[in-house]
Formats: sequence, C-alpha cells, structure tokens
Amino acid sequence: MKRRKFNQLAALGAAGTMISPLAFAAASPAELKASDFGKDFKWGTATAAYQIEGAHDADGKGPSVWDTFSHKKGKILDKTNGDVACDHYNRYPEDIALLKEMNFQVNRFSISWSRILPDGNGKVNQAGIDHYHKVIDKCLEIGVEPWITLYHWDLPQALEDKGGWANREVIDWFSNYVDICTKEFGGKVKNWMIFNEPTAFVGLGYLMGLHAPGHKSLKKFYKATHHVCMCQAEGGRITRRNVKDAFIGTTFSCSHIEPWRPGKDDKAVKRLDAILNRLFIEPLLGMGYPTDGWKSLKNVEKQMQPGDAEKLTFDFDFIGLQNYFRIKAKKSLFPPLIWANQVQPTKWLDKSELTDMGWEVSPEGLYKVLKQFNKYGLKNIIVTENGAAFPDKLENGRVHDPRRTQFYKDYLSNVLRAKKEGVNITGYFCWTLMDNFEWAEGYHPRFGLIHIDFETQKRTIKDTGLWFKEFLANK
Ligand code: GCO
Repeated sequence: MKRRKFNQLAALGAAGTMISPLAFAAASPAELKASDFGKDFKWGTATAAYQIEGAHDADGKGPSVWDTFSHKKGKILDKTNGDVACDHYNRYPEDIALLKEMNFQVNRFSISWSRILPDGNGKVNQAGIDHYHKVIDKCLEIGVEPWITLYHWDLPQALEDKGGWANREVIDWFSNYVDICTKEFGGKVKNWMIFNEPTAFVGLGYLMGLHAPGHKSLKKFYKATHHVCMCQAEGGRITRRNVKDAFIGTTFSCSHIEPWRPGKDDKAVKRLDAILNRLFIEPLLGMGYPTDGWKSLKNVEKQMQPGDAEKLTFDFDFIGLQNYFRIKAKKSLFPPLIWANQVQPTKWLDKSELTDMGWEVSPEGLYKVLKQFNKYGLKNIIVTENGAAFPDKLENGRVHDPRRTQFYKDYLSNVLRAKKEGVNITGYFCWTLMDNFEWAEGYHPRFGLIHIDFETQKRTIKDTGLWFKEFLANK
C-alpha cells in the first residue's frame, strides 16, 4: 500500500524524476555561513498541532477531522493516530528549550481550532486558550519568537459535519475563530500565518480522499477552494484589525514543474502549475483563478457571489513558501486530470537520491520555485517549511544523519543563491522540530531535527540539529 504524499500529489497530477542531483552540486558554495543570509534573517523550525500535541481529548478539546480520519480503518499507513503523538501538549517546555538550544529563534506552531472552540463555533474552551498562553509565554521567557499558524489542517469535526470547507458558512466560522485567537494572543504574538498549504488540505482532503476528511468529490473541491480563498484574505483582514504591528502571512506548498518529455508535455506542466502553484495565490493578488492553466477551474469561479472578487484579495506582509521536491508532469489518459500523471523514476535510469517519503532530493527545485514566485513581486518571502525524512537510528545516544545535513546545506545554498539574485527571502524554517505523525504515513517517516522515541518520549537532538546549533551560533 503506497500512500506517500508524493504519490498523492501525483494522483492530483504530479510526477517523478530522473535527473542527477550531481548536476546541481555546483550550486553549493564550499562553506555555507549563516551570516551570509544577513543579520535580520529569521531562522526557525515549524510544527503542526495535530502532528505533535497528542492529548487529543484533554481539557475540553473537541475532535477534529484528523481525530476522526486517523481512527478509520485503512487510512493511516502504519495504523497509528495522533492521540499521543509527541505529547507536546505536556512536554512543550522541554521542546521549546531544545529549539533554543539549537540556536533557532522562531517557533512556528499551529493552534488547534477545536481546543479553542470544541464545536468549531459557539462556546470557547478556556483551558484551550490557557494552554496556548502558556506555550507563548514559554517562548517569550526564553527568547524565542512565537509565529502562529491559525490553521494547519485540523478542522473541528463538528464543522465538517455541517459540510466543512465546502459549506460557505465556513467563512463565518473561520472569521470567528481568527477573531478570538488574534484578540486573545495578539498582544504577545506579532507574527501570524493564516493557512498552511491550502492546495494540500483541499486537494488531498476533498478531491483525493487521502487526507481528512476523506472526500473524493470534484464538486466539493471546487467549493472548498473558493471558500478557503475567501477565508485566507478575510483571516488577513481580521488579524490586521486585531493585532497592532502585526506581520501577517500565509503559506503555500510549491514545486518547480518540468515536462517529462520536453515539447510534448508542456500542457501537462501548465495544467499542473495552475493547480499546485497558482490556484491559491493568484486570487489573493487580484489575478483571479488561473483558468488559463486549467479550464475546469471555471467551476471554482462559478462559486463566486457578488462582491467576492475584492474580498479575495489581501496585502500580506509575507508569503510563506514550502518546498520539498521537484515534479515532472506528463500527459496522461486518466481523468480528471487528463494531461498530467505520476512518473516514478525507473531503476536503471534513476540517479536521483530519494528521501524516505520517496521524494526526490532536488535543491535546485527550491531555487527555481523561489524565482517563479518572485515574479509576483511579493514583499517578503519566507521559506516556512523545507526538510527531509530519512531512516534514522538512535545508537549510543546519537543519531547520525549525514544525508539530512547535506540536504539542508544544499537547499540552503539554493536559498542563498536566489537571495543573492534579488529574491527578497527573509527567513527559513526547517520542517521540522521533531519526529512526528506524518499524516496518512503515520510515524514511519522521520523529518525531525530531534529524534523522538515514541515508546518513552525521550528526545535526542540529531547530528543535523547539532550542525544547526553550530551554524546558527555565528549569525
Ligand atoms: C505539509 C505540511 C507538513 C508535513 C510536511 C512533510 O507540507 O504537508 O505542512 O505538515 O508534515 O510537509 O510532509
């Protein structure tokens, strides 16, 4: 049973790879220094509530779509769930201290909507509010900046029962939630992100059925897409109104896309680019939905009501870009995306390095996608996620993970290259602080800078974390 995100995206129209990473080696300078990125450059790690917190029903929390989904048979590759995860709900002081020990300055984390509003709307759960105050206070106490993601995929189940993102009422529900959080925490937290990767939670959750809530419906996908775009801008406006001196962004997954057969698959590239890279950012910038890339997106346009066009836009202070791999697109006969298909590398041709997710290591893909997004003329770009899963082993109290260290060096070199060429990149956050629940994959892929022993909850900083500690000591 292969259900890797790579393949999931592939089903959405993504693809495989073949070019040797050696071709990109030239991009890496001999020695990378944090100071090269500038004094004000933000260095951080990113996490998501459902992937680390556990305590799934503690202190009045209501269930989210991920609680429901992960308990359904056959949804999670290793039959696990996020009930306990890294127990970060209880161990956050230790985890934030470890982040600081590695010399990171930013803790990007998400709030669980159903801890604050167990039914998604209506009665506020004070214990949930108190919990995030404690997390924020811990960060501030030790000199770490809290950066909050308002939504990282865990919609309250009670709202999903009413149609979730496919119901236009979600605009009111989400606005209320954002209003509560920004009023409550805005005095202490200045850095906010509205969404994490809409393409992923709408595509995988409403079209592919591979992530919560598990729908396979084009109709729901079109509706959810428009409602999420409306909420994205509205969330920005509410945050601006409630938080003095706020620095507001939202994040997008993105991948550089190449044709599998140059000349023959250009249409596949265009179509896939519209869905994976352009769909959620262009309406925000007042460009409308990218129907020129994929005509079916006219069905998203059809969801618009009078006055929506202006409400889709908001002037974000920064855009968070999240990148892991490059994609090759190919014409395919399978609907609904006739022109794109997954292509896995063939053994005898494949020279690329693959991570534990089956994703190609392609540092130059990050450079190219940064250049692509730079064309929008964004104020600030922050790489809000980038990282890799490799099969780590804890041996004698150490985790030697040289492939991960190399991964970061190579990707960071490409960030620097883009920055030097004028792309306004002002921060870089690693995915992720610690090994955690990797959605439909379960606990098998380990992306963390900190190793978690899920039996004992013991934390061990991996060699890559120690590398960052040294690297960031001289910024
Ligand atoms: C995403 C999410 C993270 C993932 C990470 C690795 O991009 O899917 O933001 O929650 O865990 O990307 O797949």
